[in-house]
Amino acid sequence: MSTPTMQEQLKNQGFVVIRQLLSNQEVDFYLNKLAERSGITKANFKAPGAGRGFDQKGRQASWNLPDGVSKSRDFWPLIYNERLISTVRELLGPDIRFLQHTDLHVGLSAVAWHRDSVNRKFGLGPDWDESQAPYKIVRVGLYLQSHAESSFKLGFIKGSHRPETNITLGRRLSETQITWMGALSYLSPKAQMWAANAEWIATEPGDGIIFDPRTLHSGSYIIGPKYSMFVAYSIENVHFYHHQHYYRHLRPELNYGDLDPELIQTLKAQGLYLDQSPVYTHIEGAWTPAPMLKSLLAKRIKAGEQGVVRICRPSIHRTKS
Ligand SMILES: O=C(O)CCC(=O)C(=O)O
Ligand SMILES: [Fe+2]
Repeated sequence: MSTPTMQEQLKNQGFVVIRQLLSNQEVDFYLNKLAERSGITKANFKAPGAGRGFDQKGRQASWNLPDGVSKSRDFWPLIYNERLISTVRELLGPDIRFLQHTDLHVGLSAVAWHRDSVNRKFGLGPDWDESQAPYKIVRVGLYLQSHAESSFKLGFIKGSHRPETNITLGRRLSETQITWMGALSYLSPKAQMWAANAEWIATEPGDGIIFDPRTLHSGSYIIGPKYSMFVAYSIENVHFYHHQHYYRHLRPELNYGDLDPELIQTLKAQGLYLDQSPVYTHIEGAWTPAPMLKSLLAKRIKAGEQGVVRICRPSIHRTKS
């Protein structure tokens, strides 16, 4: 049997792993910028009591910034990184555009099974309807730490992004199970590892994981530094419009803003800018956090913007953004 192509992997399993997508120099550059932006250096993670990484009780510092890549000029080159763009073009086609759905994470692993799409309930809502337009959105996670130092893996439930015409009982049961497992992350950050049908990817510096945001995924329990960045791209169609509108306007607690005019100019020059997209008053079935989680997220994100680092038991920093 021949190895599936990248396109087949994305289509069938919902994700593709690109080893060493970033060069060693790029890894060093972005590591330094993330340490600068967050105030958490790798050295801080080394020993309990050593500083902002782990505190005296072994609790871990974390920092995250939604819309972080667009909001931080130093990270803009990531959006139009040549190797990344050509890989995404191979996957989606030549006419990709930047999709404003980005994050910067330090010391944070998203430990709960979740989707990053607008419609997070399997099969429900326009994200799952490809009769008029194909869902051609990818989110890209770029990792800067080694597996040995962090223990980090990103888990996926293969095929959980695929709208099926006949949804089997088995599929429904597995969706319910995984939702409950997500809730267990409040009790144990290791609970997500119990999912029987998950594939876990140990990441190394510079590795990129390109995934369909409808694919169920979870970060693992971590024991050390984790530095990651997320960007997104899409082909222009209704799914792009929904996704763009959702993060920019329907998730105010994440505090997305207008793109910097200079970034817009650069994106235009690179052919990556989508000029106009519709504004919606409502998107059917769009997931929003419960009010309590919403205000918690809003507070954390405001603090993150001001450079405040949170201290927490390792790996229980839930964002589900
Ligand atoms: O922990 C990770 O690297 C995954 C992050 C994630 O799933 C998210 O930010 O939505
Ligand atoms: Fe996610």
